[in-house]
Amino acid sequence: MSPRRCWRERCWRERETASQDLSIEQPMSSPRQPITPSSCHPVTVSPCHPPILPGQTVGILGGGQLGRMFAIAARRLGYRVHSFDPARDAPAGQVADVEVIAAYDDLDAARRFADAVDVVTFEFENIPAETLAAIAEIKPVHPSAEVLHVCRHRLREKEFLKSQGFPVAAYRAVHSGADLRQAVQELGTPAILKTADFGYDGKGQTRIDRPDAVEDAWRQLGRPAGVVEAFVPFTQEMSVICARAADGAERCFGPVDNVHVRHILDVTTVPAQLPAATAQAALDLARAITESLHVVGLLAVEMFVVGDQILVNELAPRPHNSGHYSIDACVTNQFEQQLRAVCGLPLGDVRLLRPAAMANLLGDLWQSGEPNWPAALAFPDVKLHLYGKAEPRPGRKMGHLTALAETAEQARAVVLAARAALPAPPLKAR
Ligand code: AIR
Repeated sequence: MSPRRCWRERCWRERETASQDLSIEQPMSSPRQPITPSSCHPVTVSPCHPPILPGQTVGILGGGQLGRMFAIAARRLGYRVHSFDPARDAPAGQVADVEVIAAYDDLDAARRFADAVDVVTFEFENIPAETLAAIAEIKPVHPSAEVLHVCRHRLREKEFLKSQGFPVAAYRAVHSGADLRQAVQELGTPAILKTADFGYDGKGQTRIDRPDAVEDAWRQLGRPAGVVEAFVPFTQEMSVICARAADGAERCFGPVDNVHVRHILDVTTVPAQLPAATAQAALDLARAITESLHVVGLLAVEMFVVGDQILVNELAPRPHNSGHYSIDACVTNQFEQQLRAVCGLPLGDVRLLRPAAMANLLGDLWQSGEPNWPAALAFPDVKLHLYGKAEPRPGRKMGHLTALAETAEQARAVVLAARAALPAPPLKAR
C-alpha cells in the first residue's frame, strides 16, 4: 500500500470519528477546481535528464538567506553559482560567482541568466510565473513552475490539499469585507486572516479576535484576495522537509518542533518531542504530499498537532527556516539536499548526528547597537550564522544560532542562553 493511499485511509477514518469538528476542513467529495497530480508533473525535464555535475553552474532565483546557504553548499561541492535578485549585494549575491541584479519581471535578464547556467532553482515563492516560464524554455527548473503555482498562493495550496484528501483546518476564500464578515460568522473567532499571495515571515497575517474587528482586518490586508482560517487549538507546531529526486527517491528531515512568535519562527528543536506514531504519521503525510505534487527538490510541510490529529498548515517548495539546524546537526544539510535533488544526484543521508536547537536572530536584536557576538560564541557548542544583510529591520531574519547537546531540551536551553547573551547594553548603560 502506498503511503498516500495509507494516509488517505487514515484521513477518512479520522473524518468518521471527528466529522462534527468544524475547525477541520473535510476532504471534498467533488472538488470545484481540482489541481490534478498530472497537472503538477514536472513538464520541462524528463527524469532521465543527465545529472548536472560539480564544475557546472546552478542558478538560484532569489538572493536572500536561503539562497546564500544554498550557494555555500553548492560552492563547497565545486559548483559555480549565479544568483538573481533585484537588490545589489544580496545575501546570496555575496557568495555567488555571479550576482545578477534585475527585477523579477525582467524577462530579458531572466533569459540571459538561464543561458548562462545549467539548472535553475528558487528560494522565494514570489517569482512571477512568466519569469519561471521564460527560464524553463531554456533550462531545467526544479521544483517545476506547476509546483510553485500551487504553493505560492495560499488558496490554491489549500484547495490542492483538500482535493487530495490531506487534512487542513477549515478555511474560506475572501475577496471583500463582506466575504470576510460572512466567513468569520461561519468559522467563529479567533480566526486568522492571511493574504493569498506575497506573504512570508509573518507578513500579511492578522488574527481576528472579535467579529467587529473584521473591517479593520480587511483594510489592513491590502490585497485583493485572502484566506481566513479557523483558529486551530494546536498543542504543538512541527515541520518535515522532504527532498524528492526526479526518479521518485525521497528522504525527509524531521519532524522538528517549532515555536513561532508574532507569526515568525522563533525556535526549532530536534528531534521533536512526539509519540513515535505521531512522528511517523507526520513523515508519511509530508512524503505523500511531496509525491502527489511530483516535487523535484525540497518541500517543507508545516503542521499542527491537535490532540492525536495532524493538520497541514503551509507548504513551501524550497529550503525552510525550520531546517537550518541541519547545517550543523545532520550528515547532509537541507541546502546540499536541494542541490543534489535539482542536479539529479543521489540524495544524501539525512541522519541527525546530535540533538539540536536553532534560534532566529531578528533585526530587533540590533535595537541598541551591534550584538555582542563573542558572548554567544563563548558557548562552545553554539554555531553562529549571519546572512550579510545590511539593514536590521524589526522582524527581519538576520541570522540564526544553532546549539548541539545531549538532548533536544538541553540544546534548546543552550541556544536560548546564547541568544540572551547577545543584546548590546542600552546606550546609557555603556
Ligand atoms: N524567505 C523566502 N521565503 C520565506 C523566507 N524567509 C527568505 C528568502 C528570501 C528572504 O527570506 O531567502 O530571499 C527575504 O528576506 P528579507 O529579509 O530580505 O525580506
